[in-house]
Amino acid sequence: MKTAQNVDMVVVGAGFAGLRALHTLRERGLSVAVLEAGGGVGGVWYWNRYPGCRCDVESYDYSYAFSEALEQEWRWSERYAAQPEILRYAEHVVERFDLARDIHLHQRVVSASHDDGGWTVTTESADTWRARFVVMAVGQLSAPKAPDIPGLDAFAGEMYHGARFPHEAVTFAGKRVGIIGTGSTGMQMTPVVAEEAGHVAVFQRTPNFSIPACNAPISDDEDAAVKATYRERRQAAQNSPSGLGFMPTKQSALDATPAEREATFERAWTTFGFGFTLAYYDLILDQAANDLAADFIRAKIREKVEDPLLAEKLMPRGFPYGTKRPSVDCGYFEAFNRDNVSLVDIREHPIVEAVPQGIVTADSQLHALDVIVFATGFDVFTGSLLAPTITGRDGQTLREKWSQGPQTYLGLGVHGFPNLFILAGPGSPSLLSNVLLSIEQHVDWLADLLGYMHAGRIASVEPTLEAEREWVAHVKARADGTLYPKAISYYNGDDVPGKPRVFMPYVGGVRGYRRLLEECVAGGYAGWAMQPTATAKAA
Ligand code: N01
Repeated sequence: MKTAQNVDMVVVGAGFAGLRALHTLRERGLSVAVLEAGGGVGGVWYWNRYPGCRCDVESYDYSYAFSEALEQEWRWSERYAAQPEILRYAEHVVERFDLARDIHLHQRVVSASHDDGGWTVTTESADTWRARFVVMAVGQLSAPKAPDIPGLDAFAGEMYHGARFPHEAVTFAGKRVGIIGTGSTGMQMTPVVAEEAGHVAVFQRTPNFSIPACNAPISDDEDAAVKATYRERRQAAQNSPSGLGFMPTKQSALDATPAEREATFERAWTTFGFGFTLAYYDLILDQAANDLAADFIRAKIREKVEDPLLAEKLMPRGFPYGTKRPSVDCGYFEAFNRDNVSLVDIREHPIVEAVPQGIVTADSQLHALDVIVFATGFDVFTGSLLAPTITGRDGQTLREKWSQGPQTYLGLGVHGFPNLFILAGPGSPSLLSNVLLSIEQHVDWLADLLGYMHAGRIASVEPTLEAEREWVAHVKARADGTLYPKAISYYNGDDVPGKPRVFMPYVGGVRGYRRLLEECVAGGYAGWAMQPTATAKAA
């Protein structure tokens, strides 16, 4: 058996959350080991290398705010950076802040067990770490899923998953490519693959809403203008509901005249991207208001797609706009005007099986393919948190504890799992926000908590059961006041059969959530039970 390495804290994951945690908590004097399953840093930006992969939060906002020098010196090339550029940024941060010495690559964590002395964390290669604290920085979109299509093993062509794309270039030239899935990944990939492929067949089960990215290169003048007022931009982001800097229009969409509404939607369409939901404050609260936005977007799809029947098939219906994660695309609908792109409606004719030549659908059609790309998403929010066996006090596992859905206090801690913290996971704004901002909010809060524990000679901390129950009820009550529960979506746990149907992120917005974190601190870390150290007990 290998000797355990001792540190104050193990951070699981070297994505944006893990890197920020390492930098900040190491600066506060802790010894930290970051354990990363991949062969490099960057998390989702390391794994998701599919053609067209880019961020749908603007580059200036999807970047760390903790270092003014970093934000002034890093030069983003596009309004929405593509995956290679974001990965370079993560690697730059590692180098600039000398993080690599505490990052252990190819170390997939398989278990974390608590005992009276702290945590034992074990990896696939049987390396172990002993630590007082464990921070789960595993991301929300890190456990990919591929459909269980009968006969896939017999398929004679190439197969890829968007979230596990090869590091070497994949060539589609002249090939018949089938893309399965029309979430953000499928929508981003389709127009780019279509540029090169012989033919692209898009297998669509549920049409989704998408807002155009209106991506563009950033000029030197624009860059200088943003950097001159970057602090104000950060503050606006922190004080906005989704961390994107937009405030919703205070007026109801229902109170605006048709002309006013058209103008507001049009402005949001070309400038807000993912923030289109905030064009009016009630789009996610009121079905009638939402219908107006959904009609506007469907009319846009009708304008973009030349074939009216095809446009109909591409139009999302039956769920409110925004309640199933909308995409931000660069020419997805327009791609269907190309001769080499076709739609396979697998809601109408589901996939039956794969055969050596391609995919057969229920109408007995063989869709001949050289390449299948799965853009079928992830076991979102809980997949990556429950992949390792995490065992808390009294031998209870996190999987057992969460059998009816995630139970957390503030999304940050779990009763029965002392000194274990989750960054930007379920029960916090997470994927409903600019997740980078939410990550930094969590790390800063955690750093202050650890300072408080040090000053107060506190050995361990965990949420009280009562605080956790109240928080879980609050997260549900807030979601129930919106249209979110109406959609079949990963927000509700509908992404994996058998997963409990629970709305997982916190809809209260990053600003509202921050106030709750501040109240918790002002109340002496209300809701957290603290155990003194042995010396503090003896004193
Ligand atoms: O995954 P998804 P994604 N047979 O779950 C379909 C972020 N992201 O990888 O809707 C056939 O959204 C499924 O159909 P249905 C972003 O947060 C960000 O695209 O379940 N089809 C759906 O169409 C995003 O929301 C960026 O009926 C199957 C698709 O696959 C999240 O990642 C870029 C199927 C899955 O869509 C996930 O996006 C990319 C099956 N068995 C992603 N199973 C940025 O720009 C699933 N589908 C930052």
